[in-house]
Amino acid sequence: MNEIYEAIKRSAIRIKDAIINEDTGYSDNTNSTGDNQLKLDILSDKIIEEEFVHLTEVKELASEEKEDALTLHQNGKYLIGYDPLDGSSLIDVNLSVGSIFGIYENDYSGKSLKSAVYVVYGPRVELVIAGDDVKLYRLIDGEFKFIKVMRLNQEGKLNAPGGTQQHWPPHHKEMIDDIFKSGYRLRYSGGMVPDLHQILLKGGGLFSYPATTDVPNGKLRMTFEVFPFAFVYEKAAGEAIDGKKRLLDLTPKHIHDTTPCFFGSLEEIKLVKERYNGK
Ligand code: P6P
Repeated sequence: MNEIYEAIKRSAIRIKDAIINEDTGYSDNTNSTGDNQLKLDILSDKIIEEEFVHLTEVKELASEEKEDALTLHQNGKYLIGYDPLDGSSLIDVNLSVGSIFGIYENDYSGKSLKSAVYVVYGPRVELVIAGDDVKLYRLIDGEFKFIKVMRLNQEGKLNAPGGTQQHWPPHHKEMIDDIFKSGYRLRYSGGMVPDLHQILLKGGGLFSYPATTDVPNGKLRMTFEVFPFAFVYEKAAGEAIDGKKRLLDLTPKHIHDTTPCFFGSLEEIKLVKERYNGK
């Protein structure tokens, strides 16, 4: 597993440099989920492939930016599901973006996830590795230095409500309004990685991207985004559900499948379960 973490660190440093120096324009392509691909999306994906291609313990790479998984080494132990540059459209407005990696064995189901890593490209470059616990590293003088173990409080103060509000189901809107009425602060940039990282760093709260009338299966992808962060939040003493079921108990039919998702401290997820019960 350490070879994989080192490949992710090398990729992160190269992607950070690409974000600063390369063209942020759109390519002529769209990805499997129909997103217009930025040149940086494609370049970041290429960087990751280059850094992983010689790792014999990696059997497959499944990228959000490619339709099908790429076989690297037939006898490899691990499958890597990743989003090379999540929220890349935010680079144009100079907001933080990220890379997300799920390290799976055998298949891309939530129960097969063995570790998760994400990188935040912001004022500082930070990398989080979730194994038995959740460790925060920061890029200092060209190297990722260990900073601390991250853990969620039982209850937090931040609310990150995703999705188009006019398409929220009534019970979801009522829940989000009630959370704000109880004093939570709005923290939502439109970038999943910095939004979830902030809740972890500030001790807790709720990030939600529900089923809506315009995206009835949710927007966020199980394999590349949702399962890795569900793993991180559970290892940080939080919970991650689809409104009813534990996210890591789900199995996608296809690697690009999406799901509604809620990540948070225990008290906030308890509220979601109550409000979504029977809906
Ligand atoms: P919305 C970015 O495009 C992304 O995939 C996630 O990073 C983010 O959480 C979500 O979409 C934002 O979606 O519909 O709230 O703009």
